[in-house]
Amino acid sequence: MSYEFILVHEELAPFVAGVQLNRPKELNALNLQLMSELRSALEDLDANDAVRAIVIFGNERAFAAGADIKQMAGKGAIDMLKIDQFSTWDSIRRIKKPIIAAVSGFALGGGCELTMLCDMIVASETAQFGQPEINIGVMPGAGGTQRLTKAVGKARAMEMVLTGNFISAEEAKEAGLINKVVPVELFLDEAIKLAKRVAEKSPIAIQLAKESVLKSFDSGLQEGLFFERKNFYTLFATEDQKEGMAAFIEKRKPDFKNK
Ligand code: DAK
Repeated sequence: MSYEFILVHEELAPFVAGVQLNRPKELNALNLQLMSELRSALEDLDANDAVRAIVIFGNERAFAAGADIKQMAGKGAIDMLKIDQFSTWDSIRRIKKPIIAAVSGFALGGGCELTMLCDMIVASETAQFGQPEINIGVMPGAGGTQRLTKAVGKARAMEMVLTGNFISAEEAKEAGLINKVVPVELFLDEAIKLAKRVAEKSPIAIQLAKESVLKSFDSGLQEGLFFERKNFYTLFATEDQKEGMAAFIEKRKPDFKNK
């Protein structure tokens, strides 16, 4: 199958496949089509017996700088509800095979949330993780307030979500968000190396082990995610969301009115 915004590498190494996010000019901003292509590619790889582990990566400058603000800017709460992107994100969460994110450059907003949907994260020294949705008048909507808090703890998650500040790969490693930091030229190789070690094990044991770790990690998460979703949709009814996203597109500072 051919895709517009991703590249599928069926064999990066024996039993290891890769999916590359490929909208480099837009810093791999995750538009609806890209996410739907990613879901479809991952589901195909999940069903392919020749694949035992999957690596998702972008390029040196960006893993992904978030959901596509230009695509979201004009949407209202009901538009967002009807588009129901969550079904795509939930399908990615249900992929049974282990997924490793190889991150260099920006992993922001939905990009950071996508790395957290993966099972392990290898980052280059230049990687930056952040949830900057607050700068454009909204908040994380795909697990950023829940998975991030579980991964890095309340203090750091609050700071990231409320200030929009990014953290470096070193800080992310120290906080427990990611597995490994490597020089930029090695980030993909190291992720493949990790994927190969996983791919050497029994696929069925890997599948059940992954499921079990996620079970423990996810306990109590559903309630938090539904809560987060309602709040996220609600923000699309505000003027501040329109202003924040318009300001981004027009390359100016937003003037928030608390409306
Ligand atoms: N969306 C659209 N375009 C983006 C983008 C984004 N998120 N990020 C960057 N771009 C575009 C820029 O507009 C620019 O395009 P042109 O002006 O050249 O046409 C191009 O990529 C290069 O970006 P910059 O010129 O800005 O590059 P800089 O190096 O100066 O700055 C930056 C890089 C990453 C700091 C900056 O681009 C930036 O602040 N980007 C926005 C980051 C951000 O706010 N991300 C959070 C977006 S909100 C959901 C699931 C997930 C989400 C929502 C719902 N559901 C399941 C419902 C997620 C929401 C988000 O992620």
